[in-house]
Amino acid sequence: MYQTIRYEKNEKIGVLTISRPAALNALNSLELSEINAAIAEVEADKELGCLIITGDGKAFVAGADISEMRTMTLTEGREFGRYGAAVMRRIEKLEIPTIAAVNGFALGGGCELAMSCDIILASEKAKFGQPEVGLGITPGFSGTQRLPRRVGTAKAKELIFSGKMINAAQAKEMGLVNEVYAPEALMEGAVAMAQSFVKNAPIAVKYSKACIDRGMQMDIDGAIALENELFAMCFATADQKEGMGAFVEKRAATFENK
Ligand code: CO8
Repeated sequence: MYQTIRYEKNEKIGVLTISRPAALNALNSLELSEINAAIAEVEADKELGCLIITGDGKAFVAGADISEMRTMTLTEGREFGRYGAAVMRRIEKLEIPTIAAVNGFALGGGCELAMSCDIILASEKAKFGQPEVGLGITPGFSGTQRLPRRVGTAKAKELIFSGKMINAAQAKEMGLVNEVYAPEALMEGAVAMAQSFVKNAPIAVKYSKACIDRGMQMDIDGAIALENELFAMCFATADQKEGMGAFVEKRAATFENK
């Protein structure tokens, strides 16, 4: 049983809710280790087709826990940063699609947690920012790396050097957020998007994610070769036969993740 998060599963969609609302879900060591344990559950679950991460209360996550970090030494800071960054990377490397449903403040480590997901959806109440320099630190859970990759270096530098907060509409304008919803419609929107992913052939969705994520780190020729290999591997799956067979026979496909 977790103390600071909830993990629920509804058929092929998992929902991980960060839940320490009295501290605006600020990430302390326990919370990070519980997120890590839930991600291990997700990795082991071969039926799951999409993971949604959201927060309880008025925040998604208002950052790493400042009270815990306040007295850290250089060595402790290095270890806390290393662990948090490893948890974010583990989320990013999940084979299945991930959606951050950002219900409120996504600041510092919270913005970094959202950026470790494939897609960010936001409530009209959401606020994003990397306020670390105002606390005397740099972003430490890979915000200096993922924010420029998402919005470009100039916008990332403006946000990180100023530490300012932006609203959901500004985050969408910048390309950080895919879609903005009324607060009460956010989870419905996230689940609808998740359903639009899990209805498709799971292996083809996973391979598509691998092509995009790995390909973006490669030169274009290597990336095209990777796509060609994973495209070819689809033809060794039962789901390719089923998907194309269903089209030709004018019926709905039933995919088996094989
Ligand atoms: N850490 C600890 N406690 C927090 C945090 C936080 N990040 N954010 C909010 N809280 C607590 C408050 O202390 C308060 O507790 P209490 O009721 O006991 O006083 C409670 O949550 C409610 O917060 P507020 O009363 O402040 O709520 P408001 O609605 O007035 O304000 C804000 C909301 C604007 C979000 C405000 O709480 C705030 O500015 N929070 C801090 C935001 C921030 O600076 N986040 C970045 C933290 S640094 C970080 O994330 C670095 C990540 C990498 C670390 C690498 C380490 C090596």
